[in-house]
Amino acid sequence: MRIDIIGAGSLGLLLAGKLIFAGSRVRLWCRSEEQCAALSEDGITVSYEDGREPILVPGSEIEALPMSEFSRLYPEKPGDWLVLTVKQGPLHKMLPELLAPLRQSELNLLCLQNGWGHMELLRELLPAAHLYAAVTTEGAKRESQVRVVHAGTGQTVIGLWGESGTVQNNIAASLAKALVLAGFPVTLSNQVDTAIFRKLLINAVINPLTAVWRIPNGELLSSDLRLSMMRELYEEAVSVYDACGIACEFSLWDDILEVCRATSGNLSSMLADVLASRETEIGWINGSLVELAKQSGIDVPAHRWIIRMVEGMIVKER
Ligand code: KPL
Repeated sequence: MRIDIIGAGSLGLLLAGKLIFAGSRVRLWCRSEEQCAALSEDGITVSYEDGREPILVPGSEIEALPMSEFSRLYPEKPGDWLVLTVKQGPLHKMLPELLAPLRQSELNLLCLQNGWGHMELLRELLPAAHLYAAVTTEGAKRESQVRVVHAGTGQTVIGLWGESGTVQNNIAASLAKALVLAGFPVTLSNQVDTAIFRKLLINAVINPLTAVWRIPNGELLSSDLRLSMMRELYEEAVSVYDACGIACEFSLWDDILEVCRATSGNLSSMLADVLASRETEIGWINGSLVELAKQSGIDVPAHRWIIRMVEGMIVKER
């Protein structure tokens, strides 16, 4: 089985490094030629925060290619799985052109984005593809173009998008097997939507507040004021889910507190984006809740406000 990973950010590097180390055949598509050259020269290093020996994948074992060549090279030699690890912003900007030659292809695509909105776009771009959505809580921190820290093992839930009851097929099982072998616990689910909405709510509460206050996740629990603002975002989001008929039988408030504890030293992905002056995913996380709220005729003032706060943190040239 060959796996193509589009995006060599923190999650892409982590997956590529550990999958190759465990014996999978992987091609890694990077945004810059400079990163491709660095990967071929230095390989990938995956380190851990708990004192475990780092994993070193030599450059000679890495096939790193520039994304600018994807539309030309991939259709000539397609793989078994395409794994998308780029964030929502670049995904919406780059993928329509990148994936255009694959419009009729029945490829297997696994999407690992936070937030909501990308699966609909991908369905439009790739009507014949087998689309799988995944939700992961694996912690990954990129230290350089070739180095990533595996900051805590999480859980990955994978399910077919928009088709129910058929996820236990051989092709999904073989990808899951490769991921498990590489050290990523995976569950195949026929209810991936539930996992996506759960993660969306967790991200909509934790990410923007940590970005605005510039604090690690665990610090959210350190004062009543912080907790009360989390609670406001949480309650608005639950009212949106109720209004849209999104089943939410899980105790999400406790889950949010538990994620803050379990990842207490981590910087959320949104804070990492703000610190690196990168576009954040606020539009696809809190923005999609505002969108869903509008469709149901309810207002979510705390989410509207936090979106403006986060957007104002990155100054774009006019
Ligand atoms: O998914 C995350 C993120 O940072 O995007 C959490 C769960 C908040 C962990 O940091």
